[in-house]
Amino acid sequence: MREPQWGVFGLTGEERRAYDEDGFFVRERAFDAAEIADLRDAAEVAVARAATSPPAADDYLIDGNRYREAAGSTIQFEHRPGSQTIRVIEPFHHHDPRLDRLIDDPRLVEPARELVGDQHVALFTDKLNLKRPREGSRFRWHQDSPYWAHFFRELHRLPNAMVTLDDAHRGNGCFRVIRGSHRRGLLPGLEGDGTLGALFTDPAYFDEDDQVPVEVPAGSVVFFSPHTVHGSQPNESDQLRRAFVITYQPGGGRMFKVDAKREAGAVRT
Ligand SMILES: O=C(O)CCC(=O)C(=O)O
Repeated sequence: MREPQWGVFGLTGEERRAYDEDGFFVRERAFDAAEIADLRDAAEVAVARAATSPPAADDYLIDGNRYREAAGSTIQFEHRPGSQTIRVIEPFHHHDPRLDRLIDDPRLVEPARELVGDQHVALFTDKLNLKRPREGSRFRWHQDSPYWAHFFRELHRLPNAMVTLDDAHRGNGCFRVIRGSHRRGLLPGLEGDGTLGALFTDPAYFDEDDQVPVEVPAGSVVFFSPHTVHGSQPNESDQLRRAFVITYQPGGGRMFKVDAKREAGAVRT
């Protein structure tokens, strides 16, 4: 049963329970094969633009990993020294009109409204995560909320929607969540070199045995809490593993990283 005020894509009772208790839920094949083919094409347009646009400044290193500001995005490169392979583009939506339209898609916006608890939502940030065959590196266990804590107070009102562009499985480094880890809110991070300033969650505060590998077909959406501990393993396969991660916030808010506001979806009255 869905609550009618959130629209046809609002949460079912079971999805509400899963988000509240487990910290995530999945909608398999929310986007069909033709839509995903188009979004994959748009994603690669974004990669090509990011790779060829003039950098706004010199590349910089954070904990030995290389970053670049170009074409209105922060670009993160793969960790292998000297790699030119792009790992993350944040934000990505401005690189192609199809990506911009995705931000407003009711299959993302209606559940987001309900998770934010506001009829008006805005974009907080959006990332294109690319795990190329045999090179895509792991994402260490972390919560997103500590990255955003200096910027936004009501951290629980920043739900994520991950849209998978390829079939995701253990072999190509599918997304993984620690079930229920969001319930304790912000958790302490690991201290020391290579920890991005304590942004990787201290494993003393969660149990790796509670991890769920989210193996899903292309076109699926994983909604997860900003407090959910998550990560993924390297892509050791010959297959691509690409995904968009879109984060919404209450309407009227400023975007993270970008000095702009971007409302999402038609405003309801
Ligand atoms: O793409 C992945 O596997 C991990 C994504 C992630 O951790 C993030 O975007 O915060």
